[in-house]
Amino acid sequence: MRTQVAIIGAGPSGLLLGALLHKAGIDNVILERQTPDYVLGRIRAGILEQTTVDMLVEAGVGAGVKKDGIAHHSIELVFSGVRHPIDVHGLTGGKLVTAYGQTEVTRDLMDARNSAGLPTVYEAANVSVHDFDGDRPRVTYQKDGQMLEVNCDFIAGCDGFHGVCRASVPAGSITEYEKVYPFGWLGVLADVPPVSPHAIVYGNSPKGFSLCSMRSMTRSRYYVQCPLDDKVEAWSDQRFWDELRSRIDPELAANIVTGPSIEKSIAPLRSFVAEPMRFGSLFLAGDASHIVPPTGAKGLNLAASDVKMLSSALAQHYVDKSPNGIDNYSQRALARIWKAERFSWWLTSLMHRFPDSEGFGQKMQEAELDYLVHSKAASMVLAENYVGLPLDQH
Ligand code: RFL
Ligand code: PHB
Repeated sequence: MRTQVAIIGAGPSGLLLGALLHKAGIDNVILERQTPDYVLGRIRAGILEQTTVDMLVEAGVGAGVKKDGIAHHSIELVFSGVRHPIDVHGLTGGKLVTAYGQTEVTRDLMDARNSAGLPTVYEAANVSVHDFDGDRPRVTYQKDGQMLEVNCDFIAGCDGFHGVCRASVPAGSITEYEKVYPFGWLGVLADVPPVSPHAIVYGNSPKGFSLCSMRSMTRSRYYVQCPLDDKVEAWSDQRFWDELRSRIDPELAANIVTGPSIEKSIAPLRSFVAEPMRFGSLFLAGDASHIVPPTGAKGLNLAASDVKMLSSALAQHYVDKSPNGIDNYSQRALARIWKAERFSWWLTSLMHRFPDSEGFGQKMQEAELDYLVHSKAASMVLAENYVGLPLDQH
């Protein structure tokens, strides 16, 4: 098989890149290790920045988010048992975020790709990338026991944190920065009305972090901070609801509608960046090149801004015959990524209980939270990062 861009991974990065390239008239093939149902079954992000919504519209897949996405004009911080609204909309001159799940984003992209008849190979085993140090890169894979090959001009590594693309780069050409946090998030999805349908609620309590979010007016997503070695089996639904109620303010706790969980999982928290994001004709995008802790909801949004930059870089190459886009891709993407890394790290540090955060560390958190909700300048810093920084900040 021959194509212009071989995309590895059919998560949000790979599918959105495929859609944007198709719009620009650039051929692409996606190779995905899993089945479509497996990809859709992973319950992950839920909050989209305006720039991400705009990209879905630009890629021709905005109908779902426009119809079912729920606008949030504010967030709330809960600490010392009291709720503090942050008017994100007012503080940013009218920007907002939209609640619309990663599963829905992925399904919309998959459906559009199927309708357009664009090639996606699911259950592609042993995907392997070759010769990306020259201008005739290749990808090999196995399907139904057969060894197959894709010849291409470029390879886009959209294959997530554990993918094959970053792992194929010679160790001396890549630098990795990492911070692992000493706790995880236990997440529950349940078909119950959200306790706070108009604002995402982030809680800091003596028992640890909590988060009240949603997927729709009838589906809620809640999280509590948990020890890294905790097991999902140790958390009955009742234990989860009791724990969540004990970490938020009494009024909110009294209003939580509980019900059976339809998904329950524990995710570790990590900050990670690999630099650079281009190696000859191989590019990395999304979780393949960086991870943020989910506090602040930046993971999926960063994946979207990476592929927006990569698709315009490739369009410059094919349409304008200019190398500038692909030469600048890594530097341009990393400038935005590091700022989102900083924001996610800061909000994580502010909202969680750390094993060693007694005494001085605890007092610093309390002072910062108090400052944040009473200073307009500090609230603005939170708000402008929460809605998402511009693609380029000069
Ligand atoms: P994905 O979604 O991981 O997709 C990568 C795809 O590549 C495939 N793949 C391969 N295909 C072929 N050959 C190989 N060798 C392959 N290796 C992997 C995989 O099967 C997969 O389909 O990366 P992408 O597209 O860059 O998208 C990034 C987002 O998924 C991610 O940033 C967010 O979901 C992060 N994240 C969250 N972000 C938020 O903003 N809010 C959240 O609440 C939130 N929760 C989460 C999360 C990430 C989690 N992970 C990674 C464990 C919760 C979890 C549990
Ligand atoms: C979610 O809805 O899953 C969600 C919302 C906000 C976050 C992280 C996750 O910061």
